[in-house]
Amino acid sequence: MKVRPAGALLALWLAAAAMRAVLTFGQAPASGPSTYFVDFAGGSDDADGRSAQTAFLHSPGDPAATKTAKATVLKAGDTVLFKGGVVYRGTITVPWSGEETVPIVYDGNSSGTFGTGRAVIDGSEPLSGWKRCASQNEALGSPAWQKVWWTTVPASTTCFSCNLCEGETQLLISRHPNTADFDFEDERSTFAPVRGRQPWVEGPVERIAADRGMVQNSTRPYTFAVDNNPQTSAVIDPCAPSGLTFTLKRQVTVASFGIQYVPSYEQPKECVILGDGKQLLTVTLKEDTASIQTYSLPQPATVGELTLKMLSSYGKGRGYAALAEFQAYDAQGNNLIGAPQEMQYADASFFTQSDPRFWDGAYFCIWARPNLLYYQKVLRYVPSEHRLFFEVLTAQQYREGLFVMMNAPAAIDTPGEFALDEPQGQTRRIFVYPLREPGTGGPSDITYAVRKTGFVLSGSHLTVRNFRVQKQYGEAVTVRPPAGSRVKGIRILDTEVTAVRNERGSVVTASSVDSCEIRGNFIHHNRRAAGIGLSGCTDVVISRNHLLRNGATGVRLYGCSRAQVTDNIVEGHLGTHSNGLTAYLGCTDVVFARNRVSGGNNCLTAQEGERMVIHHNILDGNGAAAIGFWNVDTLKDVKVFHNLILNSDRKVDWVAGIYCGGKGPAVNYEFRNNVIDGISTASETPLAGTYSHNIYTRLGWNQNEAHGWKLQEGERYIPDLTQLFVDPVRGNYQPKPGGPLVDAGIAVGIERDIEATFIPQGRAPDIGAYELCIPSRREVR
Ligand SMILES: [Ca+2]
Ligand SMILES: [Ca+2]
Ligand SMILES: [Ca+2]
Repeated sequence: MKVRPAGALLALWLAAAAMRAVLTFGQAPASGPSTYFVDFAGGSDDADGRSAQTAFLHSPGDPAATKTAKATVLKAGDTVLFKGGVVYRGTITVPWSGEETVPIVYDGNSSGTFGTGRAVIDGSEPLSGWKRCASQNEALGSPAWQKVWWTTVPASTTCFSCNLCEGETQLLISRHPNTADFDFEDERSTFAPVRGRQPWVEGPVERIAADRGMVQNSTRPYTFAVDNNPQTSAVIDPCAPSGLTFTLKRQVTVASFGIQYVPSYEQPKECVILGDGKQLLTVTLKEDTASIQTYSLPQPATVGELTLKMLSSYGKGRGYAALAEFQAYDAQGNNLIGAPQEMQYADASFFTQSDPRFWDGAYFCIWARPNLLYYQKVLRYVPSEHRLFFEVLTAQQYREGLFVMMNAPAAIDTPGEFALDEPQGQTRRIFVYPLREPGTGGPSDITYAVRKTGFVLSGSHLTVRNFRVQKQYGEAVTVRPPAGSRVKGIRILDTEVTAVRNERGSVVTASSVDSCEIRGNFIHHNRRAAGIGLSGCTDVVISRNHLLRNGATGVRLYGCSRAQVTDNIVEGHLGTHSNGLTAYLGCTDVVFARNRVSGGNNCLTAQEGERMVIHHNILDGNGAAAIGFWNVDTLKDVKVFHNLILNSDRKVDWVAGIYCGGKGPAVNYEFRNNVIDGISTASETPLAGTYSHNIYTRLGWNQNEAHGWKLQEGERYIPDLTQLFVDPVRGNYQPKPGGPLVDAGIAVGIERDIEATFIPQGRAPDIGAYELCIPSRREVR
């Protein structure tokens, strides 16, 4: 943390003294820092905001503010003080800037002198008008209808955006099958297996054959060219010469064709269209054209097979094209080869419900590549065929698919479940089985989200501290400079963030910030949301935050440089495709130090970056790889010192403590003084690097002589954790006195261990995250 220069402190003191002097005479100062009071329970926008007794109702920066509160412009050194314990329902947007040593501060009662406890910034409004369902019919089929209540919400609300909460708990979009763990609606252990044929699209094209030498893209297959959806495109590699042949289920009579490519890829030029192998048409496509280009035949042709050949390209891309649509029309302009905009799935053991309206309003939610849950709106249900129709999934399915049905009112059968019927353009009804049995008037503490953000910061030198921010559908705090610009000096401190929902975005976000400090926050139980997400920031400190059971990754760095991620606790991040700490997309000079990550998926993952130091972390893989270097080809200069890299999946040979993807050689990797539950690589070769003084509790699949691997200086293989640690079963990873970790390491130039004990104690540094103390010499920070 930067220390304020004494001169600035003096200036502050003088300014405050001047303000006091001026206020004595009942006049507002022309300049000098001001404190504005905000009390959403008892304030008034008519008041002057200068005292607890004359507090504003709305904060300066809230678009809902009026009168004096609205007219107030904040300047460097100003503080906006929110009353503790009061729930403020609004969004605060801050366009103003402070100065380097005198920021503008939004304070949620950090001194405890205005109200009680933290001030609350809330993204929700209470729901009222509840009626208890009088019949199963009124509950749209719920078997628990006697416990189900309903009310109306605006037509723009969806089951996702409503972020329904009962008290402090986020309720669960109704599910079948059920889950006991509300925090991770995408956690697939409770999903149903796809049986028989994978969900499919029934279109007029029977199969698609590509010319020799073409490579189909696994996520953008050729079917995307004939799915009647210009938003999806098939990768055509190479762009030219290339050819796709579409065999149709039955003959069609074609009058014209349409071709649509994506101009940002290689652009096709001359094309030939064949019908049953005979040339029908040659065309020269227009350049730089995003719309569909249509060409008529001299006379209609009846064919069972169509071939599109691309003979040449405009040569402006990287050699492969993106074909959005290839269409063939009848004389009336109907596309004869495009697939319908619906997917279907039949499952006689799952879809046993006899009511054709049972799944109305529901989503077919399928786990697909890349390890994500996709929500496909149900279109119709045919009970006699046990068949469901839903929006087309464009992601690639897994061979062993998993799915769950969500948001069917008829599937509400446990406390805490809710569903929203979602007819187009009408007021919607929301059905809830409350967690707590409400009184006769219905639930009194159920809220739904109406605001996307708590704080939106777009100036420099701004501090937000000591709030509780909750129940938004979006972000709690977001730093968003005006387009194309950067801001600096942002601090987000000592704030609790909970019960926010976001579809995998972060609840605390910042982009394009130079000097960004996020410290001492408690970020927990945010459904589907990541915790802290920074992109394109420099001089970052993320320290002493506690992240607990958020729906996605704990801390994400994208393209950040000079970042210190230290002393954070990250627990229970079990959402699909989420990790503890990540650094992706070109991060440089990142330090991960003294973090404790446990109870989730991968603890620390990185790719695309340079100069990363990982030291004194306790990374408990919880049965997964604790560290994932997804692509060693793109990540270089990595130092891994003094970490405890524990609890990999011993049943899977490649899921070791550290897993390295990619084929290329690792450049400048250094591992010293770690306890490592094995290292494995995607390639045959063990991970190249400088190794010494590590203790392996497991060996990766290719850590053996057959693969040219052997222990290096000071290294040992000790699989029994009880030899190393005081009490590993209960999570005490202090070195066992007299054990193999003590004084067994080598100096690497790091002064303090995970508890700030000086290194070394005794003869030499210890291996692992703790330096065993000699009590008389212990230093505590
Ligand atoms: Ca259910
Ligand atoms: Ca398409
Ligand atoms: Ca020692």
